[in-house]
Amino acid sequence: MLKSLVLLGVAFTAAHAHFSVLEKRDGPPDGFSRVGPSPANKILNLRLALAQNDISGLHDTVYDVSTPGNPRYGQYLSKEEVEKFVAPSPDTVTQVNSWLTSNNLTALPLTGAGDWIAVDMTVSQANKLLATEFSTFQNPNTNLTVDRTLSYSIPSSLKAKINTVYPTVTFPVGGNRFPPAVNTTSPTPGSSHPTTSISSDCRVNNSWSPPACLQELYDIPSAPASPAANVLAVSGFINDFANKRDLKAFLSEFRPDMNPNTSFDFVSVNGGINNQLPAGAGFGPAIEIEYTVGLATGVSVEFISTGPRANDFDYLTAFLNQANYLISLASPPQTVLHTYADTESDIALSPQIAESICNAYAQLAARGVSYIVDTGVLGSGGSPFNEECIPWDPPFPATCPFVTAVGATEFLPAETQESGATASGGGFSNIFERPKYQDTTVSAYLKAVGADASSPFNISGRAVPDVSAIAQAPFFLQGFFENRTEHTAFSASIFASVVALLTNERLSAGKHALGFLNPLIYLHAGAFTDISTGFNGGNGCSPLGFNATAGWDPVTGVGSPSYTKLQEVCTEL
Ligand SMILES: *[C@@H]1O[C@H](CO)[C@@H](O)[C@H](O)[C@H]1NC(C)=O
Ligand SMILES: *[C@@H]1O[C@H](CO)[C@@H](O)[C@H](O)[C@H]1NC(C)=O
Ligand SMILES: *[C@@H]1O[C@H](CO)[C@@H](O)[C@H](O)[C@H]1NC(C)=O
Ligand SMILES: *[C@@H]1O[C@H](CO)[C@@H](O)[C@H](O)[C@H]1NC(C)=O
Ligand SMILES: *[C@@H]1O[C@H](CO)[C@@H](O)[C@H](O)[C@H]1NC(C)=O
Ligand SMILES: *[C@@H]1O[C@H](CO)[C@@H](O)[C@H](O)[C@H]1NC(C)=O
Ligand SMILES: *[C@@H]1O[C@H](CO)[C@@H](O)[C@H](O)[C@H]1NC(C)=O
Ligand SMILES: CC(=O)N[C@H]1CO[C@H](CO)[C@@H](O)[C@@H]1O
Repeated sequence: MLKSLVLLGVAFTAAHAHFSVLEKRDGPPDGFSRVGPSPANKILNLRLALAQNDISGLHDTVYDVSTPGNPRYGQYLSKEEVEKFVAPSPDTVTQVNSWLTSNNLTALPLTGAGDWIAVDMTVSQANKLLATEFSTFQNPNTNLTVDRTLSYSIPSSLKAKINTVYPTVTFPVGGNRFPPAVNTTSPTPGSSHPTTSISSDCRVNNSWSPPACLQELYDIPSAPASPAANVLAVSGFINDFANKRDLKAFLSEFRPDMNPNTSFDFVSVNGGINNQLPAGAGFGPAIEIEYTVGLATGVSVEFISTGPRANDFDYLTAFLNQANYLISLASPPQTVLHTYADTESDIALSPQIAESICNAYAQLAARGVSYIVDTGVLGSGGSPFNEECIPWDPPFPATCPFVTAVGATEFLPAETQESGATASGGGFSNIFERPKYQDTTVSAYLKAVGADASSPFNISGRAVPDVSAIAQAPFFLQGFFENRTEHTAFSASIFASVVALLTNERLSAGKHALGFLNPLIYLHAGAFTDISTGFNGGNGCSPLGFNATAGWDPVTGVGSPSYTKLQEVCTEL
């Protein structure tokens, strides 16, 4: 065996001329400029995504087990069954390993299936391995310094065996994950209790913060869910923590009918911690925890902190680490909430890394997990932080077809019906094709607005959002401070609570969890309240945007949930 590896190694050395470019980009993304070559001895922690055995078979299976009426509906796969689809072929493993061995490198598997492997190497080793030159790039706006390349190659014989090497051509977001949302009021120091500006009338000043208002708006039950082995997991990435004291103060004020000591379980992934100092309380986790524990009454909530902060704001690695942790569990949580969104072009996503992350979410879908993400607050897109305005830029990971994307609604003064919010992230992916489950619905929208191949947005792409919910909650406690904002993190938290409560009802009746929701959502759009007013232009860099229309639209999806109507649908499944 050793001998054959050595021989193959020789073959690879000899074949150095036959390299093919695997990924490239024209230049560094907006904001980054090249400082110089990366130091030769600096260690790079690279990871490789290997070609999976049968990824289209996995995708087909996800649709079968997630589509009501399909004979396989609800027959979710085990961890081992999923691994069979995503494991690389023995030939791929052998060839990739001998290539690495011939370069004096060793790989460690990152997943049970072995489709992701980690290889640490120096910059000079990486430059040789990938026939490239890693450079140091800096973003003067954020002072972020990263080692990346604009193009890299692998031996041509391995081109069909390696999907991507990461991080290489994808640059990290410069802290733009949570662009300052519209109309934020400065926090009031010292107080851990809301002021009297929260109205008792939910519609006055859009004071939807009290869970009682949200329960009334969407018919969400307030009685505790029956005991069931049901978990709603809330995501925190890269040192963004969920504060217990904030939650307790929130419950004391707004859920007098609940025990204010109701809390959440903590799960650490990759050394993630849950620092309880006020300064550690994260924006996303504050909203997520307060509007899940405070709304999904009686459901077990778990906070997953994926860390640690890498040497750059590398959220994509954190997303992968979290997904791979969930995939590794024999019984993953039934519902997962994730409120970290940015646009496809703002994070300079390569299609390969986007697809690799999305395929991790497909594995969770096959396991019966409802993965719920928000669509961010940039409306039709276009980061206001970049010099170059890229309009019609949809949010990732929302555009992955295996997650459920939640957009934002609001009540305008004197309105009696929700409208699509200006902030509501939505549009058409430039990476993922439109999946079958939304074909009829989205085609009808495109036809109604007269969109065609000459439209400035990508009519063939996966369209988001799928659903929406009110974003004007807007009160929350963060680090013992009051904070207010309008954000899709509220919308997604509210929707995840609805899903967790419906799942709980099914599990306690001995039925299977709802799993990947989108086929059900588009088959039962009538269980949602259609929202036909609103416009999502102007919150990003571009004034152009989509209009909410009758039926599905790229501002509000199929609409906001009606718990009672969804309950009827779920009882009959
Ligand atoms: C691998 O390591 C050996 C021993 O240190 C060295 O002689 C050889 O040149 C190295 N090969 C490569 C491809 O770096
Ligand atoms: C970047 O570093 C410079 C020099 O240390 C400092 O003056 C500036 O405030 C930093 N900018 C940011 C956004 O941190
Ligand atoms: C409050 O929310 C805003 C976003 O709306 C965020 O930038 C800020 O960090 C939050 N926290 C505090 C303590 O202001
Ligand atoms: C509504 O907002 C206005 C302006 O901020 C404020 O003066 C008024 O007191 C608020 N009303 C209620 C009932 O909270
Ligand atoms: C909440 O916890 C505190 C401290 O452990 C305890 O004193 C209090 O009685 C608890 N409250 C309820 C309602 O259980
Ligand atoms: C449009 O989306 C498809 C995926 O559906 C993608 O292959 C194509 O490159 C996109 N077009 C542009 C101009 O980005
Ligand atoms: C939104 O509505 C405006 C005004 O009717 C129209 O000009 C614009 O084209 C619409 N946007 C889209 C993307 O359909
Ligand atoms: C999007 C949004 O709600 N913007 C509002 C922010 O507040 C100003 C001043 O109150 C309003 O004029 C905007 O409409």
